[in-house]
Amino acid sequence: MSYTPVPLNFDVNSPEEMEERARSFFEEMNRRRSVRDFSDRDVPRELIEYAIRTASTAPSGAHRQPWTFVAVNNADLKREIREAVEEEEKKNYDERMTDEWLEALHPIGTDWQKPFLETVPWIVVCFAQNYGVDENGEKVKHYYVQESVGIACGFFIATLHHMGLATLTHTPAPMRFLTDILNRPDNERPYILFPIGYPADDAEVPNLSRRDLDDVVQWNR
Ligand code: IYR
Repeated sequence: MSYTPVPLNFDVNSPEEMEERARSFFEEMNRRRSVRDFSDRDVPRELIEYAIRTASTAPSGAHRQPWTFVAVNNADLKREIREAVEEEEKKNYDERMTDEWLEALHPIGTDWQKPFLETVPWIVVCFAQNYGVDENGEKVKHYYVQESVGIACGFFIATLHHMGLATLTHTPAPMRFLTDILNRPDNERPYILFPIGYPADDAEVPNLSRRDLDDVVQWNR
């Protein structure tokens, strides 16, 4: 990486245009929903590539870009992931989760079964790199890994929604098995699993509302 700065490439918009852009972006993002009922309709690989490219524009600690996105469309591999996820989730729902937690999930309507992991054309698993490895096999320090990867995943979700694809922020627990199944190195940990596709024609979502602005903001002290 060069130490010589380059000019910033930045568009300054009129206040009217800024308000219009902000409003339309809010309206678009406010229509996003987590989806669990997917169609098996194919999604071209190029679209997944764009979503990963865009995710990878996220800011990161010391610009270490500490993420790897593993994109899966192989049917056998999707079945293997579904079986491994369901094995853990069954233990979660039957034994590990508290009554309080199960009650909190009741309105979301989830259970241990994850058929969508086989229905979707794509599963993308984002891995966080706790440290890097350079060309000589030496460890490279990474900084603010959780924050950086979280932001990249936010960009990823926003891009999928923007292009008209549905996804779900899925974090099966524990998910270390994904490191083995997907053949990832020791410096990486699974962070979020994203099933990606079109929603099913009859897809339904929980009847949720979002917190009002006044409820989520404080101006000054
Ligand atoms: N991982 C489980 C349980 C679950 C937990 C939370 I917190 C959610 O918001 C949704 C589900 C599952 O995927 O079913």
